[in-house]
Amino acid sequence: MSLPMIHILNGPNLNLLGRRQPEIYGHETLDDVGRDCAALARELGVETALFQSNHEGGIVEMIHTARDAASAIIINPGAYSHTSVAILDALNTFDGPVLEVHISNIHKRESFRHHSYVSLRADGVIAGCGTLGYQLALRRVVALLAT
Ligand code: CA2
Repeated sequence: MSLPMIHILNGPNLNLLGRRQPEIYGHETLDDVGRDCAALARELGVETALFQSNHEGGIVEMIHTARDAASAIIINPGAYSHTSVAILDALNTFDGPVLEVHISNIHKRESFRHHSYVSLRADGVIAGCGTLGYQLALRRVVALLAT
């Protein structure tokens, strides 16, 4: 029998993770995040697949794909968290658990980062835990899928 699939979606500039601004975003690359989550997923009895787009429409389409292909979504929408009603609308068409991750503590940063449209749909939000936040989110969605 196939294992529950969890899609980990990432927004603009997160392809540069680990290569710029390590004082804010740390040293891990997005490939490292994907590998760490895949290893934890094996322990938890689920599967993960990681995606990234620098385009708002690309993220909307990744969410549409997840509607048929994933049991849960973990999403770091990057700067679109603070601006995108389109991403919120797309997430509202998804039936399973949604966890929002921010690597940095958005509440300790500029005021324009304090509001997230995605949080209006997210079942949980993790911010300021570095890239470990993705693994924390994975543990939480697995717990939500078991309820
Ligand atoms: O803290 C987060 O994860 C953010 O979602 C990251 C976004 C930012 O706009 C949000 O307010 C908070 C920015 C992603 C930029 O990613 C980079 C990674 C490495 C180097 C440069 C940018």
